[in-house]
Amino acid sequence: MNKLIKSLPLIAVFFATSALAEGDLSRADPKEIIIEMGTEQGVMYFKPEHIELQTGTAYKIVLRNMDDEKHEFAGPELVGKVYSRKVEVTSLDGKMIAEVKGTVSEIEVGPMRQVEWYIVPIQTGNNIPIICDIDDHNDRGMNGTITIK
Ligand SMILES: [Cu+2]
Repeated sequence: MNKLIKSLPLIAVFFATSALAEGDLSRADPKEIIIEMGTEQGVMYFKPEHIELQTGTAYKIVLRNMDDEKHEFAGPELVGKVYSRKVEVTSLDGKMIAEVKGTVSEIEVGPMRQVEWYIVPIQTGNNIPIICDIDDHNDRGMNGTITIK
């Protein structure tokens, strides 16, 4: 009995270590979700305007600006609910220009450009608002929601 109790912490360490190796989300292959930003007949949009994510799953959110003006992807409420792995800026032929690491609350994307945002949602939330905070873009329809399950 005494022997078993003494060996328990060792067993726990073993399981914790193996679980960590399998669930290393900083290296996981992310699921790709493309969000287009643009204007259609005067109405501005995020397409799709709603996405659903799962906690503990790695995502690559591709923010693609289809417009000839800059747009922004801002979600102050989203910040605390996702772990930002990195933001990657690439040239049009896919070569890396910059990789930014750390917490992200908004991303501005230049005309006809795209940015890849690598995240892992860590907290659930229903219809978390996302907006473009540039000029009157939010009023013109550039907003959406994200649900994390
Ligand atoms: Cu905008």
